[in-house]
Amino acid sequence: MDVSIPFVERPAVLRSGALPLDGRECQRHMFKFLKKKDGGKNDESPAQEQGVFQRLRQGLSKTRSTLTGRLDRLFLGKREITDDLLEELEEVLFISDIGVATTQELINAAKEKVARKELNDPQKLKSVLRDHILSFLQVPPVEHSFPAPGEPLVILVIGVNGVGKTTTIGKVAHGLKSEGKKAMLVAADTFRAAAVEQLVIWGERVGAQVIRQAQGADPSSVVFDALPAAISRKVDVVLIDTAGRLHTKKNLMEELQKIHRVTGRRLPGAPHEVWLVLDATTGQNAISQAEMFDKALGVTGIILTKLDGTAKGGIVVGVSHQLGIPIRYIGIGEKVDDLRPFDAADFVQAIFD
Ligand SMILES: Nc1nc2c(ncn2[C@@H]2O[C@H](COP(=O)(O)OP(=O)(O)O)[C@@H](O)[C@H]2O)c(=O)[nH]1
Ligand SMILES: [Mg+2]
Repeated sequence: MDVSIPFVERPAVLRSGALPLDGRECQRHMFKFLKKKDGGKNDESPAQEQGVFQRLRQGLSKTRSTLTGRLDRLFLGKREITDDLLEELEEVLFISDIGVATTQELINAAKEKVARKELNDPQKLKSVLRDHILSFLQVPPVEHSFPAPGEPLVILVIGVNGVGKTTTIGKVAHGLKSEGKKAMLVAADTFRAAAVEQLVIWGERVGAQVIRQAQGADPSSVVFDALPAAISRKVDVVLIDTAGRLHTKKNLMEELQKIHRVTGRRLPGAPHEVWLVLDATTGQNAISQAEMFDKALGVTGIILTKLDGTAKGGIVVGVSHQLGIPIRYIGIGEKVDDLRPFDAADFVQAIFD
């Protein structure tokens, strides 16, 4: 991946907070699926809610058994919190990919409590950790623009190759469809024929229209054509799929910035959101990727995929705390309903309890 990234300022609307309130209000009543508690989770019966939570717990089982399993073994039979215990704790957190800086903060917080004699029971240390981790996961939303009434919400989906962009778009489109919303998928990853095909297959599967051009077309021109079509067809949400690697010498970030600019020219205020997809199995590398993409494009939300495939789900904590960009969804499998809106309390409960 190219690493030279020209810095771009976030669009003015992101900094001023001067959001068109009508647009925001309009969105508040739409897109339940795009919200924290998705798919009308609040409308679900306790049994259904339990099932959803069990699915999350199962998806995170590798992380749970590693992190909580190690913590329990560490605290077993210990009567007081010693320096040795804290050192071992540091190791457990580090192994779970919580990250050096975040681990250090957690350990320091525990040390302070011990020094102030507010804490000396190892069993309580676990709940102190749990509370701290929860606070690290509660990241306020990044301000972004909203569509005017009658206009589609446009989401630019970015990330390196293979992280799960196309799959996530398919899953999101499925969620929107199940709420009776009209989604349009835009195949702006024109560099591989297979990439376009993959999006077309998802479109057919979830019943969403796909806008495509021939392989090798200018990705910006696909977006240029798609937006007027989305407006005239009264689409609710436009999801733009992009490449994560270019076969030419072109700089990926420059290409994505061009797509961003063209989108805004075609529909002022768009893209309203920029979602960065990160693969949880890549560990700390995900954090440096996020820093690069955010600098170049101004990320409004993160989607962390493949949490089902890793014992290092602690990356969720590092990503939230170090980047300060909210995690919107987590991927816990390859199936269409394996995308969960990220909820800090549910996540902590699924890992610790
Ligand atoms: N286990 C698992 N696999 C995933 C998840 N999300 C995506 N994948 C898989 O990751 C691979 C790459 O996904 P793709 O959407 O093509 O990535 P893209 O290059 O970013 O568009 C595919 O095999 C997906 O099925 C997830 O949450 N869990
Ligand atoms: Mg793709």
